[in-house]
Amino acid sequence: MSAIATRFGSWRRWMLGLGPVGLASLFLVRATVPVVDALLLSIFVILVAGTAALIAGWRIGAAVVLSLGVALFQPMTAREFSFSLNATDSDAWRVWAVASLVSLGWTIVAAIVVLAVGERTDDAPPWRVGSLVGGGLALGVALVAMFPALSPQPAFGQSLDDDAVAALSVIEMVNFAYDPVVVDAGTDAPFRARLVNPSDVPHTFTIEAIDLEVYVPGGRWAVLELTVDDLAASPLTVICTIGDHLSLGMAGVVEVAAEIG
Ligand SMILES: [Cu+2]
Repeated sequence: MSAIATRFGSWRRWMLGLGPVGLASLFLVRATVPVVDALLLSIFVILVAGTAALIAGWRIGAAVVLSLGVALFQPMTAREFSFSLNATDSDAWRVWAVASLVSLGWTIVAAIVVLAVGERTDDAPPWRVGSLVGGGLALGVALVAMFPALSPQPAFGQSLDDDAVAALSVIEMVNFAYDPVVVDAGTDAPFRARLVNPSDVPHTFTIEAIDLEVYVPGGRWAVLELTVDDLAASPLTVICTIGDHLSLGMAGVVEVAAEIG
């Protein structure tokens, strides 16, 4: 009992462990909002177990946490972080993304330290623990700058206020179709619409002819913007590039009803 109390009682372990604890907490938010995701919840459980083992100074826990942390760089996740950092739909998700990536930086440094020195973490002088935490935070800030570059997202609608956004027409992205399937872009350019994804999986609104792709995670929305030049290529074929969504019928068209003056 006292051995376990000592193992989890060291302030040094907790200074390193706060990164993974924060990451696990933020991961739990994403696993339950906007929809409960069983896969993410099971990863959360592994993350918590790994974090407990890391705080105890066990290398296996550090390896587990590090592996899960590195997995956040996979393309789909990187896209979601980038989307949230760029979000027009919710300031709360932007804060979540920044906090998650700062925790991730802290987590990576903590896991590498425990992997390198294991239980000897307790022997580290306080200044070294402080500098490691500082290094983790700095890595986190660098990740906040890096993810938008890893997965660039269009910055449509950033200048619109809430009233302007509310006035936009809506194109829904459901499993697995666009509604409406034929979008009339009218004659006013640029054409703007709100791409709303009420489903539980991400979708894209992709027009290969003009090299445009708007990614929208499940439960989120984004603004679509098409310029006069874009619309000149009308009718524009729209597809979803996620998984097999196109073969399941997720395609549509944007067309201009009349000549643009
Ligand atoms: Cu899709």
